[in-house]
Amino acid sequence: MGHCERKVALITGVTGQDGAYLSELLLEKGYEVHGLKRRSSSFNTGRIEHLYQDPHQQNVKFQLHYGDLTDSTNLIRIVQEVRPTEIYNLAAQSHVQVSFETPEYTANADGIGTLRLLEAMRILGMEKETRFYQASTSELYGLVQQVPQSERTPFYPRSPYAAAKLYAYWIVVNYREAYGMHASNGILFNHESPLRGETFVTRKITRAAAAIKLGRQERLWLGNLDAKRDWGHAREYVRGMWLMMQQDEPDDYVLATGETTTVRKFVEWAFAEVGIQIEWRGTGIDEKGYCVESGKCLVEIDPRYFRPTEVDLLIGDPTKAKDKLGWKHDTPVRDLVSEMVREDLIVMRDAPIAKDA
Ligand code: NDP
Ligand code: GDR
Repeated sequence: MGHCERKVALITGVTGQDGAYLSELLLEKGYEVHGLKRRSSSFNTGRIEHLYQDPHQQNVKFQLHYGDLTDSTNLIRIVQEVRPTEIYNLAAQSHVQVSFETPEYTANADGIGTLRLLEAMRILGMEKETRFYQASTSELYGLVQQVPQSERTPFYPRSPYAAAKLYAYWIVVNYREAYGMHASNGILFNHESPLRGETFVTRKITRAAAAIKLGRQERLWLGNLDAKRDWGHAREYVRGMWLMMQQDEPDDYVLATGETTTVRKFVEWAFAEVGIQIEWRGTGIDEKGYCVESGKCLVEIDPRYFRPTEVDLLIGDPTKAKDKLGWKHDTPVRDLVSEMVREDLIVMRDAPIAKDA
């Protein structure tokens, strides 16, 4: 399947959840891995610390470069220096709710940022030698048109994030058709792990379950408990990204588990994992959805976490990825919850006390 003797990957978003797992995978496969890292006033490399290699040594296989998807000249220079055989564009302002607060920045980074990278490849004459992966998303489906959602389901974005990713999706398709580029969209449904960002709902819940169990937090505030998501394990999804890049022909693929779970159920499982049985008192979103243990309220609804427009139901059909890539997921959502809670119990033992976080 290999397309090139040189195996050099450039990963944007290398410091994020998927960037960390993908770096591990590609290093295992013998790639030289280059990552784009943002300048930050505090350390942002926690997820990839274990992969760090001293740049003063010989034969370094993992290197970071300062950069930003909003900076064209920076991207052109890095692509020129690295001459990657595969570019994985994972960088994004990836939080749906935050995109309502920062819509212009989100469009710039997530939408135009993708264009900047594609143009960098064209300007440098690399459009035929370098393959391109775009981190597209199930958020594109937005308002439910049909279920399960597949590569043929129409899009209806419901957030500035999804609208920006819609542009990115189509510019990738257009550059593939216009310039013959090997550019593919992975339409990935939610995927989680112990490395998941702390403000996404799964990690927020598993951290809180651990912290409450350890007496380090009193209460968990959440928004819409009835949203349904198709949650898989991030480690398995980055393998799907790599598989897409090894195909002779570029294409677009859904990666999903085919099962959907409510946020409410995720909460119940996470707390059960630390021995706390949740009993919901309220059911509607107007009532406060208390849960109790010995009469104590542990989970409460805060309308601040409701989104102006919500995506109610995601459930993906990964048949194409299974048939054409031989990809499948292995971790059922219940096991994912267990793993995340287990890891957060370890993290939380040493964490500072967070009150009502
Ligand atoms: P994360 O939020 O964990 O990581 C995002 C990465 O992008 C971080 O490395 C971040 O840097 C970087 N980044 C953000 N803005 C910029 C910018 N302007 N320039 C350069 N880098 C930037 O996301 P995930 O790893 O979960 O997701 C990876 C990609 O896949 C994203 O594009 C996301 O939208 C998409 N996606 C994710 C899904 C999921 O369920 N996880 C599902 C479908 C799609 P820093 O660390 O400094 O913040
Ligand atoms: P999502 O993930 O929007 O699907 O985007 P998130 O975990 O943020 O939300 C999932 C669902 O949970 C509901 N929810 C809450 N969400 C958060 N963050 N915080 C809360 O307190 C809360 N309470 C309820 C949300 O309303 C929503 O319905 C993720 C990101 O990784 C995107 O980058 C990616 O494209 C999609 O997954 C697929």
